Order: sequence, then C-alpha cells, then structure tokens
Amino acid sequence: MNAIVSSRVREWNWTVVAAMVLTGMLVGCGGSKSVAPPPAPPAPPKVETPVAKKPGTQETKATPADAAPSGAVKILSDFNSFERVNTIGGGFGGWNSTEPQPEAVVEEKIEDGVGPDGSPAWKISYDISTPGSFCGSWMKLNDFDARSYSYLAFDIKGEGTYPTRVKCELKNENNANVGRTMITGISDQWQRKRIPLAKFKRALGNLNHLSEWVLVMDEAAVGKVKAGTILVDNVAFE
Ligand SMILES: [Ca+2]
Repeated sequence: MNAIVSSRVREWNWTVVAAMVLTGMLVGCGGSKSVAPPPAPPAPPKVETPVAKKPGTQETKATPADAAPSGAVKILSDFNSFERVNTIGGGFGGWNSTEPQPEAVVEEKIEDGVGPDGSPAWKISYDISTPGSFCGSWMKLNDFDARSYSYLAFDIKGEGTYPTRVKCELKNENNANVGRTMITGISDQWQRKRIPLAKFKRALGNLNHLSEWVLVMDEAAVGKVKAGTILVDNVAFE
C-alpha cells in the first residue's frame, strides 16, 4: 500500500517538474511564435563545361584493328524469332546476279535448331556454277550509327559443302560507298568473327550512316567451291 502511494507521489512530482520545465522554455522564448529559418537561396544552375575538341578529330572512340571490344553490344539479329527484320528495322535476304549477267542461284532461310546454341540461325546456300555469276546475302542497317562500336561481329560456319572464305561488304550513305574485306577460315564449327570497323573506315569515310551489310559469294571468294552452304547467327555491332 505504501509502495503504491509512493509511486503515485513520484508520478505527480514528475508531472509538476515537466510542467515547470515546459513553462520555463516558453518564458525563455519570450512567448514569441517560433520563426522558420529563411529558405536557403536556390543553388546556382549547374553549368556544363564544354570540352574543347581538337580540330580534325572525331567524336568517336579510337578503333584500331587490335582494339579491345568497347563493351557496348548492339544485337542486330539472333534469328530466334524467325522475323524477317532485324532489331533496327532492317530486312535481310539473298541476292544473285541475273540476266544479262551470268545467273547465280541463292537460297536463304531461317532454320531452327542449327545455331551455336541450338537456336534458329540464318542458312544461306549458293550456286555460282555458271561462270562469272555471283550472289550472296544482304541485311539492311537503316542508317545505323556505329561510331561507338569497334566490330561487326557474327557467328559463322559451313554446312555440308561449304566455302572457307566469303567476301564481306559494309556500305554507307545509301550504299554510295562500299568497304570490303574477306572472311577466312570458315569451317564446319561455329566461330565468332569480329571484323574491326576500322577496316571499312577508309572506304566509307564515316561509320555513322551505315546502310547495308552484305556477304558475297563469287569466284574470287569461294574459289572452286561453286556451290555450298553457310550458316550465320548472332549478328551484332560490338
Ligand atoms: Ca540464333
């Protein structure tokens, strides 16, 4: 009983002390209303310091032939959806020389299960048995700006009878300019070919208006293998 009374007295005492402290604080403040501090002045706008460009230099990363991949990758097509358009809206197909030129034969399709990971891949078969004929594949690049990439890259292999070499062309400015190189060492095993874009730079002048990627099967490229089949997958700029 005494303990309960003592406890209540302590509670009352604390209440009085708290009230006194609160009163003291109000008196100490002079009873005035609290005033919010003035708002901080707005921060000055951030000014981007322009980076001076050296005359004659381009805003591209250097892409020497032995440059390491920049890390950026733009997949153009893995053919897995069977759609006849790549990721930048460009179609693709086959082409062949026709009358009045010697006529070549090309057949191409997206075939399931033949890619490096068992996915669909692009199958291109050609026949240039007619002397002087030539054919190949094309893929539209729709004015693609490849300046931030170092390579045109794709997986390639031969199937059945196949050439060990095909010609690779990259075009720009609505096909006004054509850069060429040879893809060599094609085998019956999948290989990733990374062609430095720098190889095309001289012929194209710039890499920011690419219009088309073409593979060419002509006698200079395929030699005695007048008819054959190649598979292509995972076309990308890297
Ligand atoms: Ca694929």
